[in-house]
Amino acid sequence: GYRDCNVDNFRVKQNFNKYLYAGTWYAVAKKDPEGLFLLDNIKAEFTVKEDGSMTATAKGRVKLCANMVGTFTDTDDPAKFKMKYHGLLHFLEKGNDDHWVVDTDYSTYAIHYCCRERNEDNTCRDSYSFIFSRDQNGLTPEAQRTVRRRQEELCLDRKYRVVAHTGKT
Ligand code: ODT
Repeated sequence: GYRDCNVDNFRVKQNFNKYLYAGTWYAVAKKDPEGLFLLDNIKAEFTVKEDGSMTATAKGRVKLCANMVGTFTDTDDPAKFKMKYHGLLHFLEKGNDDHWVVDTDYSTYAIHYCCRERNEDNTCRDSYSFIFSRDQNGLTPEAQRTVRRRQEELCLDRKYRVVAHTGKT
């Protein structure tokens, strides 16, 4: 069937609520960007500050353990943020990425997407995406079906790898 891979036409979570989104999420799958950074044992912790802005810390294994901090800027779409991030150690990555919440039910799963670089036809040249679960042991079969559908809509089906949690971070 026809798939629309124009990044501007990707659906994101309607009426996204960052207060319900806050808390701990475990990455259970990931589509890597060019120049992979976070490998496994990836855990993100989102907080909404008193002024309503969202921040997050992420931990994950690179070669050693990376502690990352991100601050989010709102855009016109409540599910689309700009994420400025840096590592707590100077040699860790830093940058400014899009941070889109494609879908979530807030209590079990969340699908994150970032297109770093686009092609001329507005399809994505370099993206990364996290599948998050509240439970570090994985998603329910029902959530997995939803996730698979969304991965196809992002034109990223079969591009994800499993993120292992070995309890090391
Ligand atoms: O791992 C990669 O290959 C690319 C990801 C690099 C950005 C990691 C920076 C995280 C900053 C702290 C924010 C936490 C929020 C995490 C949610 C989703 C993924 C960035």
